[in-house]
Amino acid sequence: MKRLLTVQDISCVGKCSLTVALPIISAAGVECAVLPTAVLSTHTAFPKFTFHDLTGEIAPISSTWKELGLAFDAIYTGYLGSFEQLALVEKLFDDHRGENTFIAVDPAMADNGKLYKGFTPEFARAMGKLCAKADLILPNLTEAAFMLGEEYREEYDEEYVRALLVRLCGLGCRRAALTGISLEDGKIGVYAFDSATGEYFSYFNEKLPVAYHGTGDIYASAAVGAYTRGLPLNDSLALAVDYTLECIRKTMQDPDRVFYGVNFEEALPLYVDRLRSL
Ligand code: PXL
Repeated sequence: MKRLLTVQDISCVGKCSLTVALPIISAAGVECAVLPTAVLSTHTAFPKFTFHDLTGEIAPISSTWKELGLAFDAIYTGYLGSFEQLALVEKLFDDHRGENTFIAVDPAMADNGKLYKGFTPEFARAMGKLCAKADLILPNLTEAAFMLGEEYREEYDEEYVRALLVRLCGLGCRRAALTGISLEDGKIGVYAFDSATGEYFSYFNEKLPVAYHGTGDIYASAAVGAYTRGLPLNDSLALAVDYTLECIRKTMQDPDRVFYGVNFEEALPLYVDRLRSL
């Protein structure tokens, strides 16, 4: 079985970061090791939350794994809370990167033109430096703009998306996949670029007239989980689009839905079935 390490916070309630990554990656048939970077009572979109920083744990946990000879097929980072954590995670990549370790960075820090609470444009630029170490980065348009120090654009065309992807790979990563891309009414999906081959890839599915919190973490976990399981990368990016759509559909149908996250749990059969059949 493949072993993936994910590095992000644990928001006790809120359906994001580790509470989403663990079940999805496990459902992919991949062992999901975790390195929690902070414990929060909820994610930061709630009006009130606690935040217990675990930065001090990163180096000792990492060096103990190294002494034990533990290795990872993939490392996937999500929400990171401070400049110090970015530096420690960069070192973690260097210390645990084997010849075939796949490194994915989801720079989870912004959406809809705005940074999440507690983040600054300087932090976004520093996250851009961490992206240099990745084989794949998975930003949305807001995160991409902040990392590149550019203005966020609500209106865009395919030419802009392609040029933005080239600039993202200019950060130093081999591949970039922009999430939440909509180039025609009623469609949304992913647009990706592989700087090593010069190839673009895009995949779209239905855009429903709703927006829910936490879909970025679901998308990244599903894509990285599927790829680590052995699916080709473009198929993994497409499956994650279909799975995220199914999560949104299930949420819309769910009379008991919560305001803070999507029903990713009841959409898991689609993800697992597709992984089995591909
Ligand atoms: O979904 C991204 C995310 C992860 N972790 C924390 C967050 C958020 C988004 O708001 O607050 C703590």
